Amino acid sequence: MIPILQSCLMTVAHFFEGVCFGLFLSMSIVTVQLGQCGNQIGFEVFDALFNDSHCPRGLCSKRENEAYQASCKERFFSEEENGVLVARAVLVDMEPKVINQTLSKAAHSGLWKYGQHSCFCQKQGSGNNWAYGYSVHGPRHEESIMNLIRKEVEKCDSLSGFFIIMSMAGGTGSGLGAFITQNLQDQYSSALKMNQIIWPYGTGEVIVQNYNSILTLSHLYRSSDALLVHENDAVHKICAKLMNIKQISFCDINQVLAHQLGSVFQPTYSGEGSFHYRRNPLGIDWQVRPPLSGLPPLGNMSVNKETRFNTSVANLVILRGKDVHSADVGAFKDPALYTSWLEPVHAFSVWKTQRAFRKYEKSAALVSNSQSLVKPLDMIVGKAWNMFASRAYLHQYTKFGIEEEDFLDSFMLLEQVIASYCNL
Ligand SMILES: Nc1nc2c(ncn2[C@@H]2O[C@H](COP(=O)(O)OP(=O)(O)OP(=O)(O)O)[C@@H](O)[C@H]2O)c(=O)[nH]1
Ligand SMILES: [Mg+2]
Repeated sequence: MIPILQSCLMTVAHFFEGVCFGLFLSMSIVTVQLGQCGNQIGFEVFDALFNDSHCPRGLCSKRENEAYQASCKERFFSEEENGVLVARAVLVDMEPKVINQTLSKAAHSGLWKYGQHSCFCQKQGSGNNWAYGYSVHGPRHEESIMNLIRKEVEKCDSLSGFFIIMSMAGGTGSGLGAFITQNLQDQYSSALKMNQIIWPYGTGEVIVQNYNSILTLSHLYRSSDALLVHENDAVHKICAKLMNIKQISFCDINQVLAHQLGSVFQPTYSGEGSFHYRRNPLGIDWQVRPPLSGLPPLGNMSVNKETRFNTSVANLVILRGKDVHSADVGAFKDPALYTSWLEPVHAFSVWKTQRAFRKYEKSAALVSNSQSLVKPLDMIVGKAWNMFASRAYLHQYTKFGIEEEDFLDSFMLLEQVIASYCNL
């Protein structure tokens, strides 16, 4: 069985006025924000969701707008008696600075906030060491963090799943994030676990980022249901080329990410011709299974082979705003876009709502499970392998119980993932 097809790597594409990549679906979602990156992005996501659902110009009837707002609220916020919305989120970092900034930014918005007892932080981070996050901070703080998550889950009438935001390159989001995802898998096995992971810049600032990345990916592969991937390089390019921003900050990048995620996660109608919003925001079927016979042999194709297309396993298009019912999405049903063992009717979905997203009369988002990540994944695995071959920096990991064998397991798994995608 091809493992990658059971747990999906998704990327989000960007078109019309700019949308995204990779994945979920009004039951409630509990968000877990981990590390600097996870907390900074988490704030922008909640802010984007709140601002969109309270946007005065939804370009639809008052009734429809109210249904949309109620659906968004049920998914992502609870409400205090005074009417203030509280994000269904748990904030985790091993150092206090970013969490304090995040809390105060939310409080300053005056519109929504984080819960008073929804944060866990310590005095010192993981120093960009995955092993420290996973093997030291993880077991040490497991009980406190899982208790905070349980309290958040208890506030939901009905839990759809978890949205876990983290980077791959640091130590806390990546290592502790992988540890917590595994715990969520053990304790909430039937709830969907979706990880938003931030792919580091190719010329990254963290020397061991490729080690941290392969350890994160291989662990999440075993415990997560879906990985939504955003590459910092790709979002940076959007800021520079499409938005013309001169001095690009993480804040700019995170706002683009939040826009894309919002356009995927905000409510859409439950079916063709329906005007009811779907209850389950994570309702994508992520279990793509190839047939047992008729697959091409694995492992004998090179990553650099000339591919005519970016072959897909699944595409989801989300349309919002004016004229959605007459939009032509026929081109997404072309069998040439998909691997030969899948019919487009099983591989392509479209979600719609007439309610406009933010200030855009029309917008579209694409969540795609395709070969687009093969190249970046192959790069990261290759760079990590070169470092591993000379045993560089390995002692920083073995010191905390991550052995050479763990690295070898990760390399093997990811090579198989690459081969599976290459063979689509
Ligand atoms: N898009 C985006 N990337 C970020 C942000 N902050 C950090 N990163 C990326 O995340 C990686 C570093 O991970 P951090 O999230 O800073 O690390 P951490 O989880 O806090 O872990 P430690 O600091 O080691 O305890 C690098 O690849 C950065 O480019 C952010 O706000 N947005
Ligand atoms: Mg940090």
